[in-house]
Amino acid sequence: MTRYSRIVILTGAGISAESGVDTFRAKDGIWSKIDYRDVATPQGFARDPDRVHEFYNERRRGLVSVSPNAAHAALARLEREFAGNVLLVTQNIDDLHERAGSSRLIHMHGELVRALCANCGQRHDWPGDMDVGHSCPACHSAGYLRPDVVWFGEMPYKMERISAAIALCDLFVSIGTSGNVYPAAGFVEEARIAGAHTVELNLEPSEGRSHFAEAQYGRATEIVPAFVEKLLG
Ligand code: BV8
Repeated sequence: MTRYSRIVILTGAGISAESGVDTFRAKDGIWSKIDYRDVATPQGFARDPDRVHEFYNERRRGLVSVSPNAAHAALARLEREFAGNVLLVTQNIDDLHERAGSSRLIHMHGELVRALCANCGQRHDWPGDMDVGHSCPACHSAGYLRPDVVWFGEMPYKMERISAAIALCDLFVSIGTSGNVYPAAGFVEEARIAGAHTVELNLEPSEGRSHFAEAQYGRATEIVPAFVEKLLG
């Protein structure tokens, strides 16, 4: 029987890699092909909205041909079967955690399949392409719709809820993230201060490796199900 009662899990692009979703900082990753300042900043969007829409349209179209993998499924199983409290915080904007069955889930960097109106602030489900000609279904203004995604320099979502959960957790698990992007990369320190046991599950040591009490390296589809099995054991 596990000795933990409140678990916070942080995931990054690496948990979706084996589903065929590109990661960011691998040698052939997304940021090796395009400068993040052109497509993942408000300034880039203001400069060339068509280019930004195309960048996200391509990634959104790609969602229909990928499926959740065993690591996503293992985290959904943990939420279903764990007697205590589990909160899943993802940096990913894909919908693979939901499609695997996770529901206690926070997309701190937003969601590819949602739209945000910069005029009225309303959010809408948006599974298809988006372009500057689209009007907001709520305020009907054109030219203000953007992907509901947190760009560099913007405040990630639900930070108070995330920090409150980390302050109370007794286990913090980071999965498939390089630990490059803040404030997500700082969560492990918050967890250590809260007295939680901290674990990194990744393909290779991340930038934040030295902050974790425990680390297991390997492919997420192998090490995450095994880790969950042990937790539920
Ligand atoms: C903000 C959405 C402030 C868009 C993204 C200190 C404190 C606070 C901020 C900063 C700071 N220092 C610098 C900053 C600014 C900046 C930042 O962190 N810059 C970095 C580059 C230095 N942070 C921000 O701008 C953030 N906002 O701070 O706001 C503020 C304050 C007040 C008021 C207003 C604002 C916002 C950051 C969010 C940006 N948006 N994404 C999109 O997706 O298009 S970031 C982007 O990087 C994605 O979200 C991605 O998830 C995230 C992190 O990348 P990873 O997920 O880790 O992916 P990566 O490829 O790097 O790594 C994959 C890992 O998986 C690897 O380790 C690999 O080994 C592993 N792996 C691969 N295959 C497998 C595997 N593991 C297991 N199995 C496998 N098969």
